[in-house]
This record gives sequence, C-alpha cells and structure tokens, in this order.
Amino acid sequence: MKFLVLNGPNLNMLGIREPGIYGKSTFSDLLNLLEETAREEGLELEQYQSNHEGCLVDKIQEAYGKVDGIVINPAAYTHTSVAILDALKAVSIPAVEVHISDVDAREPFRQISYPGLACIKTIKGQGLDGYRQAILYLKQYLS
Ligand code: CA2
Repeated sequence: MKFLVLNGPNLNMLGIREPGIYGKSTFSDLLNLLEETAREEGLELEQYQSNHEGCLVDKIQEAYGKVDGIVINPAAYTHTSVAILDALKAVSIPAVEVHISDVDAREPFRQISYPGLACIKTIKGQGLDGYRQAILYLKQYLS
C-alpha cells in the first residue's frame, strides 16, 4: 500500500513560531514520525511539502494510478482552495484531511474547508499525532 502525505504552506516552519497553537515539534520531527509510522505499518510513504497551490495540485494529479491513499494538511489553502478540492475529486483517491490545531476553536474563516469536502475524514486538534491517526485510518479503510 502506498500513501502520499501532503503539507501546505508554512508547515515547514513548524516549531519555529506559534508553539502555543502548533506545539514545539519541528517539521523534521513530523518527517521522522511519518517514516516511523510507515515502517511500523509496513507501508510505502512519500511526503511532499509546498508553499505553492499549483505544486500541490500537480502532486495530487501525479498520484493518480500510483497512490492508494492521501493524507493532506493543506494549511492556509484549506480555507481558500477550490483547486485542491477539484484535484482530489479528479483523482478520486481516498484522502484524509489533518489539522494540527483545533481549527473549530479558532477564527471563523478557519472553519471552512474546501479540500475537506473531498475527504473521507478530517482529524483536527491532535497535534502531529493526527498524521499517524490519519495513516492508520486510511490503512484500515483500504484493507
Ligand atoms: O492546524 C493546522 O494544521 C493548519 O492547517 C495550519 C495552518 C493554518 O493556516 C490552518 O488554518 C490550520 C498554518 C500552518 C502554518 O504553520 C506555522 C508554523 C510556524 C509558525 C506559524 C505558522
């Protein structure tokens, strides 16, 4: 089983600022957690982070026919991107949306998710562990 983990803008800055919202862990900690989870679960996993909406759309399109499941934290594009929503719908690969923070408890504009409309599940407010939970959920869903 092959999974693609996508992270949107500024998530590569994790741990550098706003630890009160996103925790103290760094992006490199996240990459280690993904690698460890994939190893434990016997999965092939590719990760990709971009600050550019079109690059995330390209990566979703490239996954067509090659990837069994997508874990996506679109970051700020969550609240604006119909392009990412349409890409997820176009490839029709089961996808789980992850948010490190509890977006429901934040500003009203963070309570809208366009990509989430094409996802089978959304995990929010669980910190980095949300990514591990998303991988386990997808694995179970596809088994
Ligand atoms: O909670 C999440 O995972 C978010 O997707 C994170 C996004 C935010 O725009 C979403 O509303 C919720 C922001 C990611 C930027 O991360 C930062 C990292 C370091 C310093 C500041 C922001």
